[in-house]
Amino acid sequence: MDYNYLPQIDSDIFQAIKNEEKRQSEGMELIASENYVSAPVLEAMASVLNNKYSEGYPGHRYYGGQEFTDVVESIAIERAKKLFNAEHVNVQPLSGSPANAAVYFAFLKPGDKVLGLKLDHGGHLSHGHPINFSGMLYNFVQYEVNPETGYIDMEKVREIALREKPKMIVAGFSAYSREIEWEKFKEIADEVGAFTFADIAHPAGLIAAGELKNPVPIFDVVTTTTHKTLRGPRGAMIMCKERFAKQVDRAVFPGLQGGPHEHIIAAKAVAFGENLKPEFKEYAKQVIKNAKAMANEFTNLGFRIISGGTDNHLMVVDMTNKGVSGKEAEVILDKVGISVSRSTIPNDPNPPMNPSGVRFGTPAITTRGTKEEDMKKIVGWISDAIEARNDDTKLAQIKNEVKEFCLGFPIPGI
Ligand code: DSN
Repeated sequence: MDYNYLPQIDSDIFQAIKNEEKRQSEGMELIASENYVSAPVLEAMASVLNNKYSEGYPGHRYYGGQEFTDVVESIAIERAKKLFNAEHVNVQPLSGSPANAAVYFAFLKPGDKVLGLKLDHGGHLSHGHPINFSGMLYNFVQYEVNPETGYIDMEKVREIALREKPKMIVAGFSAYSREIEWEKFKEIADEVGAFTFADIAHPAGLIAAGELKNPVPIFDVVTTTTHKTLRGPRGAMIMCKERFAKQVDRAVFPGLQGGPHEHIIAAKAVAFGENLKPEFKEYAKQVIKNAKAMANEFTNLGFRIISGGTDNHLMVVDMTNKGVSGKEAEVILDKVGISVSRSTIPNDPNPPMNPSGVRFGTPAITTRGTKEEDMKKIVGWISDAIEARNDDTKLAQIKNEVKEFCLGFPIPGI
């Protein structure tokens, strides 16, 4: 990206941005929730739409001067509907947790009972963790993955639902590597008369591309962030059945948010336009191929993957048999230019700040153009770095190899 004014006007911030560009270019991004947006998406985010207040929705705003914000937001909505086969879309949520908050606000009263996947089993803070608003305001009962298989145990989910009679069932994850059985969740919810809510923040791009099953036509309401596998700006959206449109829109505005960020909504529209192209389908296929190749190589090198593999873009690897914690592995890999995020494993004996696992994902490295054969090299560096953790010379050598490799795969938008 070219910067025409910032270098002279604010060299401190300009320098930090340039340093971050260099870090991203020379380093390897394996954090499963991160990606690189295209230059057009960046341009839309940096536009004068930032200057505009537009409370309300297209055609029904509370301020004047909305002829172009209405165009932008309507295009974003139409493209999102097409991508996910959705009846109604609200593109205003600022990010994933605010989108989830709006859903709870729209469908529940404080104290209502909800079922959600436990955090250390792959769920998200906003799916009922006691230190999050969701766990404080609502009466969450958590389901888990089967400790033997690492898969969500749908019989157990049914048992819990029949016993607890929740008002809503949440299906979704931030660290679960298997397909979700949306139809089974829906069947169980229907049996107990619960609303169905899917949080597809992680696999949304793979779902939009038709590579994973789509809950949008099945579930009452679905949220997603727009910056992970969807490869758009940081933000989120809510999709729901037409009959819930009013209550969802009211929950977002005026319920929880004020003026929507129309520059970000424009960037969402640009990203959705990209997501509708055949190249994006190819990208999504490759994300999964790369993840499967990465999981195979981890297994070959003696790493234990939760559930034994992956159907999507991520995997959680238990580091216990390698003699390091997830946090130690994260620090070691940072030293060689590989960014990852520590992760809890199911029934983790260690706390979330220093858990036993690491989550790896392929969305970002696939955007750079890597293929299955590259995954062998990448896992080799990870394994070597963990082994050589006390050998600074070896770590420096791996860092150089990683840098040289990464510079061969330019980042779009830089
Ligand atoms: N922070 C996101 C992730 O890394 O999965 C979820 O909110």
